[in-house]
Amino acid sequence: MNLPLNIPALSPASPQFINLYTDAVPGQAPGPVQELSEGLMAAAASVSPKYFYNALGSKLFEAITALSEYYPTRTEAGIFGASHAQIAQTLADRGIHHPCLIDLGAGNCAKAMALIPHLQPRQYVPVDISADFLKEAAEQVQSRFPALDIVGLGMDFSAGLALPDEVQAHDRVFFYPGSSLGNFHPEQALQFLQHMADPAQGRARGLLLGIDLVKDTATLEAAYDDSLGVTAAFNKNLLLNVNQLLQSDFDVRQWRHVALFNAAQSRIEMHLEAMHALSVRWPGHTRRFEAGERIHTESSYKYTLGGMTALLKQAGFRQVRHWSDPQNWFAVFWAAV
Ligand code: AVJ
Repeated sequence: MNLPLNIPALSPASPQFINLYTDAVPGQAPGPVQELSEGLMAAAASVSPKYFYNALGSKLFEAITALSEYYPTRTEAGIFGASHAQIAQTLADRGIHHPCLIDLGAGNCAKAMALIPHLQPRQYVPVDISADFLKEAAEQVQSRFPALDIVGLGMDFSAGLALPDEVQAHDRVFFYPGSSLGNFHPEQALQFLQHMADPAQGRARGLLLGIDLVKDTATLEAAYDDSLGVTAAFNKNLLLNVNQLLQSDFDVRQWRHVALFNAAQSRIEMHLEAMHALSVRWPGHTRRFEAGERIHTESSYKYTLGGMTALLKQAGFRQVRHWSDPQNWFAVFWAAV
């Protein structure tokens, strides 16, 4: 990749990596332990979807993206494939030529690897809660783009987007693909977007956002309850991660994967259902579950083009445009600050 002269020829071959997450060990910081205990002890038990992403969970999600039923990843990739040049031109028209690209929930960084040759960022900042998985992925990106300045961040950004000084302040562009914003309830999504749109906080020039659109229930439910059972494994693996973090004694064989589309709320809901009455124990706690009782593990909100455009404007973004696939199953939004 031939970079302009003012970009240093070779940055160090290995990415910088800052881990702002795993330090929150159980029992010290009121981190995972307190959050998980409160969620599980609630009358309507729930666990945040961020706990899907331990090392195995990140790999299972990678497998999900290869499933025939799970259309979001390839549909989004198709949109980027068809619109790379327009997207790069849209940023250039706003004077953004070599952005600092901040990739939220980067995972294996595959989406950014496809985008980097077109946007030619001068710094790439992949951010993910699955720190070890991300570290490996960032090294892959570095070996593909040896001259690129990379700063990997192990971080739970759902709790706030305070970025360290190693992240360049100039021409920041947030990249939030894959419809991960869908995990936030709409009012939380608005707050998260407001943070990015606020020059004082996000200090960004804009956001490239991937959003899954509302469609027929059968297609949606198949995408979250695939015939191979990979999504079921992804969902149940959360209990193994909870056992790791909470020293609890969940037995995954006692739980059934449930995925349903709640049309009234325009969201996919994933739950784990107790197959018979049982108790789960962890230090200081015992939680009884009746047969059929559920733990809510994920909401994945589905938007309309108009609905997301309005939300981005409400959040403070000034220029909003989108690209979508011919069936309007998925959309990529550019929202400028
Ligand atoms: C990574 C949050 C975008 O909600 O579609 C995939 C996660 N859950 N299958 C989504 C997920 C079940 C995915 N996101």
